[in-house]
Amino acid sequence: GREVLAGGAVLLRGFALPHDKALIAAIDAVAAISPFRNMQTPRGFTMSVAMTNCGAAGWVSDGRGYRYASRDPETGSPWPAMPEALRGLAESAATQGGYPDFHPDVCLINRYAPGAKLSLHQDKDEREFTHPIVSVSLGLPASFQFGGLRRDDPIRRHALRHGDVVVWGGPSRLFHHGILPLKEGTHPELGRIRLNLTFRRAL
Ligand code: MD5
Ligand code: FE
Repeated sequence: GREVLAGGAVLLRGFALPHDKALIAAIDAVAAISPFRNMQTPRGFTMSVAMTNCGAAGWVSDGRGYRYASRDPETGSPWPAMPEALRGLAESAATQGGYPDFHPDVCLINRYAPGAKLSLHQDKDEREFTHPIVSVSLGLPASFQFGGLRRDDPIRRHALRHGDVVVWGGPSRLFHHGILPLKEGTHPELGRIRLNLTFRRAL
């Protein structure tokens, strides 16, 4: 199914399902080099979502702010390369979503356990907002909050389930969004976990 959520935002239900085991294996390989960690917000809170990255740079948060860094601050080494299985899926989803020229250079991997959440925010740490973001959901379902350009625009909720892919481009690229606290549950492949991959052109 191809569902338009807003201008430029296309939900590809189950698009990643045929590749779920390969994606999970690729994520495990990344996390074996750069482990998941709970980063600090600039204001000194610990994020409930655990994160790692692959690609030419990784999204990091600490007392100095949010940014893309070419090295993993925990290991001191470059982030692991983006596995071809991940890049290929992101590019085919982007093409399906109407962005045939998308070539991601970074992938942030978010890991949610029950109770973990991502407060309403905009993605603004990339150099250009002309490129879309491709997001892949695996494991436990989540309730996704989707607002507008202004923080006080009305917010709708969408369920994102195992294998769902969303392509966020055009006007929706800068819309406010978040993830409500993950509900308890068990997924056959991932157990009590939700994983989300976000592919971006950041540099
Ligand atoms: C997640 N991650 O489920 C979400 C999926 C993040 C993040 O929000 O920043 O790591 S990405 C959802 C997204 C990206 C870009 C634009 C919009 C949503 N949007 O217009 O709603 O862990
Ligand atoms: Fe975001």
